Amino acid sequence: MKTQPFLACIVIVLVALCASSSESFEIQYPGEAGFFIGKPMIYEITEDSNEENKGKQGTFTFGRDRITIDGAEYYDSVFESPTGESHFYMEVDAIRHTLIQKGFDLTSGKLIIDPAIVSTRYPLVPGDSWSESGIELKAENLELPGIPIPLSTTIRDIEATTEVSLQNIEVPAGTFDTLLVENTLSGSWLGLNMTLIQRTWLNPDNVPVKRSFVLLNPIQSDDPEEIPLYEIQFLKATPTPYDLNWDGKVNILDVVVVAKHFNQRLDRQMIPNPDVNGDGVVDLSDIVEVAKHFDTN
Ligand SMILES: [Ca+2]
Ligand SMILES: [Ca+2]
Repeated sequence: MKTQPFLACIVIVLVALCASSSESFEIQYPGEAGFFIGKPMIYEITEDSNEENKGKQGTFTFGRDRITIDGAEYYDSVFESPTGESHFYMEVDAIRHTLIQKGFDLTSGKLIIDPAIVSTRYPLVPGDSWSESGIELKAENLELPGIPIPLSTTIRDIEATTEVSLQNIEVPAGTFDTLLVENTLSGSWLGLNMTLIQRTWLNPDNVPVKRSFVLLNPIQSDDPEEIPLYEIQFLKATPTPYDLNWDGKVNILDVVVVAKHFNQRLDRQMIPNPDVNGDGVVDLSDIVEVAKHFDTN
């Protein structure tokens, strides 16, 4: 019978630990380098308006190039799928610690947001929210399910709202604690409700482990169904798990990444993951493992 108070104590401690860890889970502004600019990441395409892409792999690169839109510069971030490229125009505001979004160029058409919206605001904290109003959406040849002709028009008085929440999700790369950042753009066009929702699940390393983009069915006014335009889930950072600095080669620089976490016990999967043998601790055996895979050329 003495075990009961003992068990109760354990439960209380565990609950306290869980509560404190969820409260402390926030993502700090990682600096511009923390957006992994120019480093390709590999995703599985789980939803796509083009059926051909479903179940296939694609590569997302934040800021492959720079692009000027409406007189300002943005990172042209690219998702390459088997059937073509989608572009996301985003800029890191190093002063305000925000990520702003100017628009998208999906294979089904283009949307420019004017002015650009704050898509992510650091530090990211569960429960945070913000909104902007008076936004214009300029659609070019945008094909939307339920609408018979491609849209080329400007939709005014759009409201942009963002909500941040805590979510534990499973993707092909593993299970991750994430902050879900949900950007909703809503307005009306010719009497129809136009609502687009962009969801980004960020892990503590500021890596999007899942992204999706849906349209709420404009024909249904009450409880409209979500029509997925795309959804991608994190598969791996690089073709080989030993290329920890994402430069396409395995060499001493990757050992340096492991060394930075030497003797650390990891309670989660980091991206990139210095615990290459996955035993939960970063030690000499991980260094040996990386060294075994040094490129021979
Ligand atoms: Ca490397
Ligand atoms: Ca290890």
